[in-house]
Amino acid sequence: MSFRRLLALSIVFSIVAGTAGMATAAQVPVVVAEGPAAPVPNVDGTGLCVATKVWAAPASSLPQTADTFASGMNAFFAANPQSQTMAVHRAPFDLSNNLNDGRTMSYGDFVGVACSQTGQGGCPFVITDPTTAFGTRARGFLRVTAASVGHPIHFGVYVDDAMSLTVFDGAGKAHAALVRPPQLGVPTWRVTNAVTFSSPGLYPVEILSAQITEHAALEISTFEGTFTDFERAANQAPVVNLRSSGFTLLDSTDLFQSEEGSPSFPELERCQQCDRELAGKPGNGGCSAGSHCNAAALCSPCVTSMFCGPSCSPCEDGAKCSSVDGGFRCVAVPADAGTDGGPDAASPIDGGTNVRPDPERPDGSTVDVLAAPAGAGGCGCRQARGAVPSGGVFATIAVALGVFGRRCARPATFSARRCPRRSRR
Ligand SMILES: [Ca+2]
Ligand SMILES: [Ca+2]
Repeated sequence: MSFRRLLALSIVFSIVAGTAGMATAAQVPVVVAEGPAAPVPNVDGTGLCVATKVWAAPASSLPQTADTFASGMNAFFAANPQSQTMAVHRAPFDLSNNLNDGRTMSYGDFVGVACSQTGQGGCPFVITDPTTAFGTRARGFLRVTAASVGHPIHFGVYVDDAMSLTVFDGAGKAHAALVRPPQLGVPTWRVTNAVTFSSPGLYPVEILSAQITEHAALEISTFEGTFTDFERAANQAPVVNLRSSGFTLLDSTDLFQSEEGSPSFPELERCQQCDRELAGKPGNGGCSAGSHCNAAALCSPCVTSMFCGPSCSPCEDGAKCSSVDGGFRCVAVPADAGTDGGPDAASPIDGGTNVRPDPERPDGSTVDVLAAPAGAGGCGCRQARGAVPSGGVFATIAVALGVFGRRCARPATFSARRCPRRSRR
């Protein structure tokens, strides 16, 4: 087939598909009435866990309806899961392959904002060549503070080619916040939809995307205020730039990897997704010893009374999950320890205090985990940071919490909690 004929066919498809796109059912506003999976932690998050996998089958086999997109992409990730990469995305949620072929659809509405040292379009996808089709799956918890409940939060996406955003409540029920399946001839979209939460806390989220060819982009942003939601091809009038409309990118500080607010692993870039069927179930759930498959379907350390120690078993008879000799196990609370025996050693959100036994000092000294020296802030676009000091899992979590408890450089959409405002000099 000649190039000219291909081009003509492409234009016809674009017109037909574009027309169909205008008839696409609008996104249905979501109300999450059930409570969260966990309370709001008193530290900032480190970002979502993003898996990336090459789509080797023909693009025509991608799931192409709103009803099948998320389930189809999840089935794709479940098949031969070893062939995917996973890493924590520790920057604003703006992914791009930074393709500029005279057109810059890959840049989206947020240009020069995230990871600008590596490209104007945004943080690089793991795959940036414009001819490899691939899928991504981002998982974790979204922080919804008290200031953000009871009114619509508008979620906005700029995407090339397709995506979905699912929010889970504390009972594990899935709510389709955004679904934009691939559409022949219309690769680039803006879609917004309103989600109203009834309670503050951490809500599991899952963002799936598919890139077919040429430009690749995935921006997730939010806006709280009056806004008329829409779904349109990116170049279809009226073009509403989300950044200009007041939307701000989801920030890694509002995105967590565990109910406790702590990272999945001592290495802050490292993460592991697990089988959602096993999410929140007792035992290791396919994760390594000492970890379990949590409510966001991510492996995270078993450091609470519900999931404690190498086998991630619940503590019985009021025992607390405590750090002992660099590991965690259930420890009986002495009868004279007071009414509640204090919070779990590694569950700083449980007790509302940040003071913990210092694992580096066996003399009974304590350490304030939020007063640990602050680490380097900033974008953190996948570059490995310095190794976290040794001292066991507890010390690692404590240091990590200390580092991220201090990351308050930019406002976060959902954060009512802020670091104390520094006086200007
Ligand atoms: Ca961008
Ligand atoms: Ca594309």
